[in-house]
Amino acid sequence: MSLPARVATLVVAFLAVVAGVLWVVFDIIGAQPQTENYMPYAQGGQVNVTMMTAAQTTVTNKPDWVTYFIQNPSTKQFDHTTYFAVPANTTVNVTILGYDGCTPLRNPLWGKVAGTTGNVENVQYYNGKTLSASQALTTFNSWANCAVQHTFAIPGLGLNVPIASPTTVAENNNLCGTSPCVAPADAGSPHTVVKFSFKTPGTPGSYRWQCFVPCGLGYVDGNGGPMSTPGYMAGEMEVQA
Ligand SMILES: [Cu+2]
Repeated sequence: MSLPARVATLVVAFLAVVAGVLWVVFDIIGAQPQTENYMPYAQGGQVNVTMMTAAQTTVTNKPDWVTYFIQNPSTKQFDHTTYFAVPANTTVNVTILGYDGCTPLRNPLWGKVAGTTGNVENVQYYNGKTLSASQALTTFNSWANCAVQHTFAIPGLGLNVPIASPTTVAENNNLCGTSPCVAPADAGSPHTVVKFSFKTPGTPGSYRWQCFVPCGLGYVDGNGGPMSTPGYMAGEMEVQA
């Protein structure tokens, strides 16, 4: 074989390997979700982060998976991601719009609020018509009541927040059907508004967060699918200096 032919063969073989690696990374492992950058929006040692939970992900090719969304602080749209960036040593005021229905927790410990300011979360219930007054709650009994849909936990910071759910059967049968749940179609569906605050550590880094309700319906032990795929029930909080 001539030298140019050998070089060409080598280049083609090399590109084939590169294509194979890219295919594995992006199609098999999955692309990393985008990061919502809240850094420029922090003021006076505080930053407000808004998220949403939903019973389905109709904006992706996994329409029947439960998921979180995070509001883009610039466009105000709810993007399909679970990655967000916030400053170190800052109080994060989180609002979670909880549009999914209730599921019993496998461990009652996950029904206890931990690691938030005052060890409470403030919950408002929207039944489809009216929004209740805010209640400061510390514990949920998900087996006695239809009370919790998902959890927001950052194990590295000892943070655990059960996300309150709509409580009645009628509300749970009337949940938002396309997600993200926004006006005009779905913003009026039964949901909760969960608010809590916590302080980010002084050490920059990547802090994993996840839901501890095994909500991957149809997967072994409920822990596959949305529970094990970044961008649905787990993500990263990037703490930056
Ligand atoms: Cu979940």
